[in-house]
Formats: sequence, C-alpha cells, structure tokens
Amino acid sequence: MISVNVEWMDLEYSSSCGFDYLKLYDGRATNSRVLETYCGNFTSSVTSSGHRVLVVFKSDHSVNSEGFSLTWSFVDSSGGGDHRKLDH
Ligand SMILES: [Ca+2]
Repeated sequence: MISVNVEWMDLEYSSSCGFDYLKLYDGRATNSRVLETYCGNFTSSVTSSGHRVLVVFKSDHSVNSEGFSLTWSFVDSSGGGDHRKLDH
C-alpha cells in the first residue's frame, strides 16, 4: 500500500475542482478508481489499496497559485516502509 500525505497545497479553487487540481488514482492509469481530487488549500492523506498511485496535476492558463508538496510512504504489513517527497 502507498500512503500519500499532502503536506500543503495552494491551487486555484473552484467548487468542482474543474480548473486546477491534484488528483490521486488508486492504480496506474486514469481509469483507476479516484482516491481524491484536491483544489484550493487542503491537507490530507490517503492510502492506496495496491502498490501503485497515479498523481495527476492539472493547471490551466489562468489564475495560478503556489503549487503543492506531498510525501509518500510505502507501507507493508510489518509497518516498514520508505519515505519520499515531491514538490511542484
Ligand atoms: Ca488555473
């Protein structure tokens, strides 16, 4: 399993997150189940069911904000894992 933690995020907000968003899929492709769709200011963490998470960041041509920072950990049944970080 992969645990993804959005440490901070500042993206253009809309009620449907239709303009700029960060979307996490529970798998390797965009036809996988959507774990979360984020926009605006948000911190959260989600855990995948398997060993893959697809991160999609979309930003359109107008209204830009600071971006996001997330970390992820590989979690196994023993509680061990690895920890990484992604800034954009
Ligand atoms: Ca935008």
